[in-house]
Amino acid sequence: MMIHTALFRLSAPVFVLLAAGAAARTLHVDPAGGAYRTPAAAAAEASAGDVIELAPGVYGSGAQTAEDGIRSRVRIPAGVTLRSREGAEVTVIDGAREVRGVRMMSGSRLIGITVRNGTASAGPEAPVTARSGGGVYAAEDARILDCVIVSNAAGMYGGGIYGGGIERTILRDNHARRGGGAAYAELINSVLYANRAEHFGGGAYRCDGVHCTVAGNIAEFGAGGVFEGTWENSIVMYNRGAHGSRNSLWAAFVYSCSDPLPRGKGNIDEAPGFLDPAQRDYRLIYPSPCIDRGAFRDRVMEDCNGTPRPLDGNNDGVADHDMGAYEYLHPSADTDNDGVRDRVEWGAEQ
Ligand SMILES: [Ca+2]
Ligand SMILES: [Ca+2]
Repeated sequence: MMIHTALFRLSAPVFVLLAAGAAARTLHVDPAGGAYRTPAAAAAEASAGDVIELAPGVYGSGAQTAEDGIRSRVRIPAGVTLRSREGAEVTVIDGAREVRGVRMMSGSRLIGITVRNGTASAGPEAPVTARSGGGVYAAEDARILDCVIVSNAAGMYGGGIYGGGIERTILRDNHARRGGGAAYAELINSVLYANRAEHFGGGAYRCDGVHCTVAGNIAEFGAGGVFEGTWENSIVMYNRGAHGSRNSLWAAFVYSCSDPLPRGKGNIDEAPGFLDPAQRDYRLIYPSPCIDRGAFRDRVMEDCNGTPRPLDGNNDGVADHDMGAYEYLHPSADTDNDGVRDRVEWGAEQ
């Protein structure tokens, strides 16, 4: 009876998959000679539950046409995961400024991949989807994890990413009319810098964020950092926008750091204390006012690097979440009282 109970608790798509006897497969892609040479070739044969795994390399050939008529380097079918074997540093999907990087259908996932030089810039007569999401255009329930989204462009919304849920991802040097980094997405533990919008939202346009760092973005019209959305446990600082809205316009903030001081609970407007912003290193230095000043979020128990949250960043015996994408490791703190200091336990010191 226990087995029946467990089965009935499974979500509908998983149950159908099991009932049909379908086995999830892993499709290996390797430019030097795997079963598939391009992500597109593997994606064309993948179905829900399958995993497409990329060997290290730069994937700059092959393309698929998506429903909106524009081509992407790869279109991930519904329910399929596209992931790298060895991480985003060594695994790149390159749009070569000719095609969009990745189109993601419902329930698909993109894990540990760099997406660069994608473009979605069809003419003004084309549907808005064909002009949005230069790096990635994602269904609302698609998930992007541990990726780097760099130097992509869109004619309308979301130069880096349009849509989806984004976690532990760096978005930098992307460009769009609205939402240089991202548009209409949910962001967690992600860093957005050096993105640019011609109009509103240099970093993000109509996104919500938790534990994000948004800095050094530009909007030529307004809202250099973020336009609209709700930002929690986040840092939105040092962005540039015209018309008196450097960091944000019509956005809501809770337990966040921005300037001018936003209305709302727990917000601060002090200098966040970045480690080396000139070198785009937005980790916190002691005594940053963002350390141990965020609110508890039970959905977010790690940071952008996978370091656990919350840690006791000011060594006062109480562990609280930090604002921004990175949790600070205090040199003397031992948050879990096991005799091993946090810095040693989480790899910042030998
Ligand atoms: Ca902390
Ligand atoms: Ca410890």
